[in-house]
Amino acid sequence: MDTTVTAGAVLLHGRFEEPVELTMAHLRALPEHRAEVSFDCLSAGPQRHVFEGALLWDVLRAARPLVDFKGRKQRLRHLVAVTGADGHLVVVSWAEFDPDFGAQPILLATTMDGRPLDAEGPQLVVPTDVCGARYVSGITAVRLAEAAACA
Ligand SMILES: Nc1nc2c(c(=O)[nH]1)N[C@H]1C(S)=C(S)[C@@H](COP(=O)(O)O)O[C@H]1N2
Ligand SMILES: [Mo]
Repeated sequence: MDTTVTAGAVLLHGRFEEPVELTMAHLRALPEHRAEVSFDCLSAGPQRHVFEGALLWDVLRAARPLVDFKGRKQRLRHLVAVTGADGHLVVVSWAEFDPDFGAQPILLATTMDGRPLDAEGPQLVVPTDVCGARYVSGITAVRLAEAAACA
């Protein structure tokens, strides 16, 4: 598959009919959510930030994922792998953000502390995480996968 993407845009790929190139404008067109968070960084200590952006749930639903929504169990094998421009890669499991399960308001943030993130790209926000390591900045790719396909 061709994985080239416009600078500043996020390649949303994997379990979709078609890969989607997500721009900041796409993210801002979705309902905006705000998160005031604090987390601990191993190297820099306690951090506090205010983020605004789209729910990961809304981003995925809008892209019409190849996920069976009729029941509940079928969704739980999915995971979302988020990559930053520097190669930092983290995984979020589907149940963490699905409103029928963990219901966490995980964001793809378009602003941090009131500053637009257009130059670097969106940032993952995982409000209940104690450590900051999943707050991936400069996101370049979001991949929806089935766990069985990763084995
Ligand atoms: N792309 C990318 N994002 C990243 C990291 C990284 O190495 N690369 N480090 C993470 C870690 S360890 C922390 S604690 C937070 C720090 O976020 P801040 O600099 O916005 O406070 O960013 C996270 N996001
Ligand atoms: Mo960190």
